[in-house]
Amino acid sequence: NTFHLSGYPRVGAKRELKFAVEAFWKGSKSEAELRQTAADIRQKNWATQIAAGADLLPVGDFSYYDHVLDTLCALGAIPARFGFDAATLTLSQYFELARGNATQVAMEMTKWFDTNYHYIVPEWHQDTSFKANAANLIAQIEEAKATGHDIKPTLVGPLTLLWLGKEKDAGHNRLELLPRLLPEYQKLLRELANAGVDWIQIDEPILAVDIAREWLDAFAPTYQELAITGTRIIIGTYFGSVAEHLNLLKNLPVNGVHIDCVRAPEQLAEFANVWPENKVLSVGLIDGRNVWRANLREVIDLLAPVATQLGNNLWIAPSCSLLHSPQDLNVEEKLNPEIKNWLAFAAQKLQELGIIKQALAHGKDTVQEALAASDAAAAGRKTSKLIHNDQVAARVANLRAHADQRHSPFAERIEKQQAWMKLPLLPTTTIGSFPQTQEIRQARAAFKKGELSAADYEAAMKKDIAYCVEQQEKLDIDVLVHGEAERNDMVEYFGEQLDGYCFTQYGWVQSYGSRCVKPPIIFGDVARPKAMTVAWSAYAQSLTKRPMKGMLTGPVTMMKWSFVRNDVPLSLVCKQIALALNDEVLDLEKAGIRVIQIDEPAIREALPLKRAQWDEYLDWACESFRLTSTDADDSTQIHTHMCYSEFNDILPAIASMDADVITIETSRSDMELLDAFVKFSYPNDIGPGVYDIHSPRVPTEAEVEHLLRKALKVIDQRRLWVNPDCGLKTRGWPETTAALEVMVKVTKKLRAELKA
Ligand code: THG
Ligand code: ZN
Repeated sequence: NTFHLSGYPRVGAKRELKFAVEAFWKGSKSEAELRQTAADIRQKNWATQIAAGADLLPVGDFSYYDHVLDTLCALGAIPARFGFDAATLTLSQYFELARGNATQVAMEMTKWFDTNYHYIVPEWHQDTSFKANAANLIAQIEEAKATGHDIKPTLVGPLTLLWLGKEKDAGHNRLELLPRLLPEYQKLLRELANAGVDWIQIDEPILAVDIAREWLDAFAPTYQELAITGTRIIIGTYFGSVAEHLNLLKNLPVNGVHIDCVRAPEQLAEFANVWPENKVLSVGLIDGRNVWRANLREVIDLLAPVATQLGNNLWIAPSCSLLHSPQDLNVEEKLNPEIKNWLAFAAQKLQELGIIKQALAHGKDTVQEALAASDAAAAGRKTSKLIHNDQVAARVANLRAHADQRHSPFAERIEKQQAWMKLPLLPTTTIGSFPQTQEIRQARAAFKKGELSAADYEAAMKKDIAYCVEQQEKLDIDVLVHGEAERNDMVEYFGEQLDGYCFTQYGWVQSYGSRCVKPPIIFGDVARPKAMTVAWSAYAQSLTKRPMKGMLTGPVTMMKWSFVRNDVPLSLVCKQIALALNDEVLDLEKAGIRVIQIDEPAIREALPLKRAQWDEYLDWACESFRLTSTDADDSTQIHTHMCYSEFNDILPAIASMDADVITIETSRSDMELLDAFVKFSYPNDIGPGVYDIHSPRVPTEAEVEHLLRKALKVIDQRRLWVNPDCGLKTRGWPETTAALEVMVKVTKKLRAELKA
C-alpha cells in the first residue's frame, strides 16, 4: 500500500523561508542565498518523509510565496498588466506579482477554501492566454530524484485553477478559457512525462464544494485530454465529501482518486464498495488540518478490510496537504507533557502513516509498541482531568431560556444608549488597534523574556495607551479605543488567558506569503479564570470623558483561528468561549466601560463549504455571539467588526447577531457591500469603512467624501457611523493621524450639511 502525501509545510521548522524571503526583499540577502535556503528546506522535508517511510515524495509543494501563483506561472497565465514574460520570469518579478510594484497593485489574495491560508487569485480575461513552462518544476523534480526515491509532483487542477480565479471582464465566463488552457496543461504534463515522471497528483478540491453543473460536466472531457500525456494521474480531493460525484470519479479516465476520510469518514465505505479493481483509491485518514494524534488502532481496523479488497490499489496519505499543520512537535519544550502526548504535527503524522503502512503489510503484531502508545494516549485524553470542567458543563447545560436575547429590542436600546452617549450625527470611531510601534514590540518581547519587570511593562503600555487617547481627543474622534498595545495576535492574546487553551513555541502555519500565524490549541473546556482586559480598558477610560470601547475577540473567531479539540461538537466549544467572554463583558460593564466591541472577522470563513450546512452553522455561531452579551444592560452599546470577506450572502444571519453597531470592511470594494445591506434593509447601526487601511497611502478628502456620500444615499443618517476599514496596527503613526484627520474633517463637513 503506497504511502504518499500531497504536500509538506514549506516555511521551515524555524520559519527559515520567511526570514530569507524578507531579507531578500530588503536587499540584505542575495537571490542565490535565498535559493539555497529554499533548497535546504526541500532537502530536509524529503529526508523527513523518507525516514518516515513515504513511497512517493511530493514535488511542487514548495513555493516561495504561493502554489496557486506557481501553477499560474507554469502555465504562463500571469496578468498581462504587469508586462512580464512568464517564460523568463525572474524571482523578483514573481514577488512583484504577489506584492505589487510602483505601477501595478498586487494580485488579490483570498482564503483557500475554509482554511486560514490565503492564495493568490488568478485574474481571468476574455483574452487570457496560456503557455506551458515546466522548467521550475523539472528543476525540483531533478533535486527530488537525486535522493534516489520515487516522486510524485502535485499540481492545482485545471478546473480548480479556473474556478478559483476572478473574471475581470464583464459578461465573461472563465470556463470559456478551458479550451485554451487544456492544450498547455497537456504540454506541461508531457514535459513532466519526458522528465521521467510516472505519477502526478492533480488536485481538484472544488469537487468538495457546491459547483454548478457546467463545471461538473467539464470534468470528463478535461481528463480525457489529460489522460493521454504519458503520466499516471491521481486526482486529489479534500476538505469534504465528494461522494455525490462517486460515479463521475469512478469513470474518469484517470488512474486514481484521493478522498478525505477525516472530514467525511462516511466516504470510505461508499467508495470502497464500488471502487474499480484497476484504480487506486487513496484514503486520507490522518488529519492534515488539526494537531491531534490519530487513534492508530481505529484507523488500521478501518483500512484493513479495504486493503484486502483493493490490494495494492489502496494508498494511504494525510487527509490533505500538511501545509495547514505545524511542522514538528518534537521541538516544543514548554507544552504540558500530558497534552503533548495527545498531539501530532506534520512530522509525527508522517510517522503515523509509516506505522499504518507497516501494519497493513505485515499485521498489527509488528507494530504492537506503537499501537500500545497510541491506545494509551487516546485513553488518557478521554479521561484526563485537564479536559473536563464540571462548572463549565453545568453552566452550558443550565443556561436560562432566552439567555441569548438582550433585555429590549434594538429600537429601545439605542434610545437608552443615545441618552448617555450624546453622540453627534455620523459618530466617528476606529476599529480598535493603533500602530504597534517598534517600542511596543520590544517592550512586549523583553517582558516575555523576563528582561522587563511587570511594573515597567505596565508603565510602558500605559504610556502608549495615554498617547493613543490623547491623539484621538486631538483628532476629535467621538468613541475612543485604547489602542491594544498590550496584544500580540487578537486570538493568541485571549487564548493565553483562558483555561482550556495551550500554546506552542514554534507551531507556525503559513497564512500568506512570508506571514505566519501560531494558532493556539483548544484542548479542553474553556473558562475564564480572571478578567482579561478590564484593567487596560478602565485605565484608558479614566483618561477621558468620551466613551471608551472595550475590545474583545468573538467566540467564532476565537475558535476558527485555533486548533480545536475534536472530541466534542464545535458548537459546544463555541458556546463555552461565548460564556467566558460574557464574564468579561459584565466585568467591563461593572468597571464603567459601556461600549464593548466583539470582533468576528472569521464568521464568514467558518461557514461550511456546502450551502446545505450553512443554516445549522449560522444558528449556533450567531447564538454564541449573542451569548457574549447575556445580561448586558440595554444602555451598554455592543459593537462588532467584520473584515476579510464578502458578507452579502449571510446578511440575515449578521443581522440576527443583533449588535447595536457593526463596523465593516467595504472601502476596497467601493461600498459595493452596502447594496446588499440596503436590499436586506439592515436594521441596526452600521459603520462601513471609509478608507482602506491596508496601504500606507493617506486617502484624499474627495475619496472619503465620495464613499461617505455613497453610504448616506442608502443608509439612514441616524444609523450611520464613520470609521476606517479595519484596525490600524500594521500602519505607522504619521499616516494614521493624517488619514484620521481627513476622515474627521469630511465627517464634520457632511454633518453641517445634514443639519442645514
Ligand atoms: N490573526 C489570526 N489569523 C488571521 C489574522 C490575524 N487570519 C486572517 C488574517 N488575520 C491574516 N493576516 C495576517 C496578517 C499578518 C500576520 C499574519 C496574518 C503576521 N504574522 C507575523 C509574521 O508572520 O511575521 C507573526 C505574528 C506575530 O509575530 O505574532 O504579521 O490577525 N490568528
Ligand atoms: Zn478588520
